[in-house]
Amino acid sequence: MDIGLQVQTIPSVNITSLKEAPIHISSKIQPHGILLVLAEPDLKILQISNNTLDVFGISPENMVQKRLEDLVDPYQLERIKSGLSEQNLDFINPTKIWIRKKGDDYSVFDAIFHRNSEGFLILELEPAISQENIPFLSFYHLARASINRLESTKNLREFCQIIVQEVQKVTDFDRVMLYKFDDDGHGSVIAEEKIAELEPYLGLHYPESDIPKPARKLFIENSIRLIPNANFEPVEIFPVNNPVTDRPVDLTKSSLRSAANCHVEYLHNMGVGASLTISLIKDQKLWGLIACHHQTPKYVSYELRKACEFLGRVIFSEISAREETEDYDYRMNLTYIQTLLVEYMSQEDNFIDGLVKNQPNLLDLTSAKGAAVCFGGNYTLIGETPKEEDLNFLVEWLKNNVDDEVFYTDSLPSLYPDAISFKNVASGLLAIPISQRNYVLWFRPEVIQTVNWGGDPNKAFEVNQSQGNLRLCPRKSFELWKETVRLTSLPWRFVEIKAALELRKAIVNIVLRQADELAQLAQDLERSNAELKKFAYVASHDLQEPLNQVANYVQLLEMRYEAQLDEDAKEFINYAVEGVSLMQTLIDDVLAYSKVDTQAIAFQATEVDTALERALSNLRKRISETGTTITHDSLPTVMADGTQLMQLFLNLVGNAIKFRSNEPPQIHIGAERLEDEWLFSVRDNGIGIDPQFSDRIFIIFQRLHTRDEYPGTGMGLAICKKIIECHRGRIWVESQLNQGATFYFTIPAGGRERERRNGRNTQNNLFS
Ligand code: BLA
Repeated sequence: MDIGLQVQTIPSVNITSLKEAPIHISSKIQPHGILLVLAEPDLKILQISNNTLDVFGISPENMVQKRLEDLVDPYQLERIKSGLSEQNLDFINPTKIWIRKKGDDYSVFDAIFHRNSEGFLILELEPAISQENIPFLSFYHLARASINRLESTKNLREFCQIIVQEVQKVTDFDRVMLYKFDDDGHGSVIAEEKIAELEPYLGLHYPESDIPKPARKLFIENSIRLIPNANFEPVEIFPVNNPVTDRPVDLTKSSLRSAANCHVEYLHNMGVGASLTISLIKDQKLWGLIACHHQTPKYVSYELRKACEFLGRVIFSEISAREETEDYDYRMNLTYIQTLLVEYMSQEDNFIDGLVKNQPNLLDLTSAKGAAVCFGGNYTLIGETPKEEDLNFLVEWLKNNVDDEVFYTDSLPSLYPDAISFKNVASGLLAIPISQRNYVLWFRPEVIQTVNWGGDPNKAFEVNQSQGNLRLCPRKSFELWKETVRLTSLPWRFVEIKAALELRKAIVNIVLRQADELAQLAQDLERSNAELKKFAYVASHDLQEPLNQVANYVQLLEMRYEAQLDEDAKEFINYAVEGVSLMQTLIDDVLAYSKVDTQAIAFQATEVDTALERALSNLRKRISETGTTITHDSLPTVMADGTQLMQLFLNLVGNAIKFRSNEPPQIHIGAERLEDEWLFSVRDNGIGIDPQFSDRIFIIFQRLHTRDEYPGTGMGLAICKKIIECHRGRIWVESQLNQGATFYFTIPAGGRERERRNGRNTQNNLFS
């Protein structure tokens, strides 16, 4: 939620630096105690608060550079020194100290020691209300009683209510609240116990700027904060700068540290006379606060504060546990759905089917109303989603703006304004990138909500300028202010985000496995290609030799024993020689077929005209014998392999002559430019082909006629088809029996690379 502020009057101000001014380094304290900055080991007083004259009757100037032993008697000093030898000073806090005022009068203080980040020993003296230390066991009883009540509560709300009741009972503050932070820093009162006269704050939200970042950060280190009198006059520390570091000391862990002006004003505006605040920390993060208000000043002893802190901690660990159990059932259900989805995915050829085809599906994993799987440029949609066109832009935006393994928002339009147009389906987005442009997306519709604020959050504070100083002033009115929140969806819960992340892992694994399988297929294909080549090589060399041997010996037989052979024997020998010769042609054709290699050809700009001329000159003899006339259109230059193109014409024109009718063959070679390819045709006036066979003729070793009718191996058109496929074109025939035939083939105008990009070969690399 974006809560603005009124800064129009002074636009150039750097609000952040005002909002986030450091508060832990201070030269002032609250006046109800005395603060000493000591150097160890001799406990020399480096600095002291400027209120010693009132309390001890000695001025601070007369105390700095003296030692602690000048203030306390040797017996006490011994006790203190032995306590200071401990690493953890909590054991000696608080220590009762008697300090002699002027004359014989003594004052009793609660002495609280800590070492600050700079290594100084800070001693804070607070007035002791009782002269006795409260034994630890009383903490325990306090906590025990509360916990007994808590154990019987049913839900988190009731539980929180008991916490505030117990703290109220122990401290007797007019109002005790449980304040919970949201992810964006704003917070709300989720439980409250108060005296009847006060207006309730329960359910109200407060903007992030009410408790700025430095204040929240401080609460992580120092979990308890008392302002016993909001009308206090701060006391300076003397000297202001530490003589060793030459700057004010770090008071992060001090309890007397003065409060920021802005906050003091805030307390006044709220009508608060005293406040006690206890931090609640979960997983090293500030989860919330127990905030206590009193209308009049109220002092709380160190021990009681510690007891409250202890109570807060013990009870809060129970809250955390409860929060987790409340999530437990839902979490278990999501885990179950996730297991099913992984199983469905592994059963399908395409994992996406596993995510959308069954019950439960993707939607159930995150309680979304719509989902999209964007994979390899395609979208699979389920439920209510934006249109594909909108998704294209959204995915582009995600790609440019999101690096993480998961992205989620309950207000997509505030980050990506174009989303306003589809707010009804996708005001909330949860997205997991699978790989670069591949995503799974879940959507939630807009849900219009009313939020009750403690005062108008758009006027949370003002920037004031007085005597050249800029300062922030908190709002005066905390009256109920209702906000209607639009363009947001129900928030994604942590368990849902976690489930999405788990699914991501599963999908990445499956996609990787499929990529592996593809690589395996490619490898197998390569191997079988290599085997075919090896076979062709063996066929051409090793088979030809014995074949020649057969032919030679049969012919030798005929020559040597001609006289003894009758006509039948001579005919048989002829058949044998013919068979050998046919086998030789077959071997040559298989070799030619296997050489049309799909991989290793470097295409060049090739004049089709030249390729055709070379083919025709090979056919010269048959052309003249058959009285064939050949005409052609003007032919282009294409990206191709010249030899293969020649071989193509050789086969097609050769066939046109071979399958001629009684007429002398007339063959025309046509060329026509289509949008991004050339369409070639070879038209004849031959015997034609029955259309039912027009596919079969391109299959290897398929023949429509007996070898006696028309000689040949039946490999010619299979070779043509392979050549054209290698050029990323298509080949087909159009014909009617006895009406001539036209063979068509295409060659991409931009060569085979361009055609591949245009999408004929759309198998994208999954991880590119
Ligand atoms: C501190 N503001 C706080 C604290 C609370 C709130 C609980 C911590 C208490 C403490 O340090 O004593 C706010 N108190 C609330 C809220 C409720 C409540 C929301 O009871 C609701 C019921 N505060 C402003 C503005 C500034 C600001 C405009 O509103 C200016 C920057 C500052 N708040 C501010 C600072 C502190 C603070 C600096 C830390 C005070 C300190 O420790 O010095």
